[in-house]
Amino acid sequence: MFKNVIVKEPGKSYLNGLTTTDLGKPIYELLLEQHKSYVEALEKCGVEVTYLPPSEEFPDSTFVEDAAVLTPNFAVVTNPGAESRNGEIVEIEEVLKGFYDKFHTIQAPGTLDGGDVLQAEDHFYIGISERTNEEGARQFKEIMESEGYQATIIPLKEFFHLKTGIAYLGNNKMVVAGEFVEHPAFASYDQIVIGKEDEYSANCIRMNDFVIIPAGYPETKRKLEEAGYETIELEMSEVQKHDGGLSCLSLRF
Ligand code: CIR
Repeated sequence: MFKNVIVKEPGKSYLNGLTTTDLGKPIYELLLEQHKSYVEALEKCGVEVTYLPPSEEFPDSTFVEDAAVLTPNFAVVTNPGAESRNGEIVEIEEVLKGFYDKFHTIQAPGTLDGGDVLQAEDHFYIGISERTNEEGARQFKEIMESEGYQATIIPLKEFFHLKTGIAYLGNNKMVVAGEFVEHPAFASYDQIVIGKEDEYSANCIRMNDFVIIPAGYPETKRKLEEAGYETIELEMSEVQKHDGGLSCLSLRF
């Protein structure tokens, strides 16, 4: 069960944030509405929400997931791979001090974004991407193994972040898309396979009794409901325009 989430309101500078998509300029008012619905959905899932105010100096800082990886007993403060985002960790570490006594950190020249880390029970999967380099992944693996977890490094071929194309639902169930469908590292999981055209919806989040999915993917909704999950659908257009998905907008612990 998750008890807490940390979210951060997007600032107006979000419009100048990083993106690789050609989906157009985000509409700030709509983004705020979508973010509000996201927070309401999390509340419906029964978690306590810590709501951070916007930071205009960090346009991408609403994507709090990238600044830390959380476990029940300790936090790992990352070293985000995009220079414009690196300073985001200062605020997140401060906030996490209210919840954690034990911290690990990823040190330069290692870089790591939380979006490249997927936890499935006691196993962490770490993507090597444009943002997470080999040294960052190696450091993270070492930290997790020293804490008694298993860790596997997965070099990415196409996805932006590891969790862009994969989500763990619990009970050995994994939602997989694209390069992860045939990937040997995930072969032992019961897979819910997401087709190419629905790939964006592979970034969904299991939150206690619900799975939150992006709106507009009826096939994904059907597959999840057939597997016995109750879904909540959220409009994510303005987040998607800047390469973000559902998991990126919160730290869940
Ligand atoms: C970035 O490029 O860093 C942001 N525009 C998107 C980050 C998405 N985060 C995530 O997938 N964890």
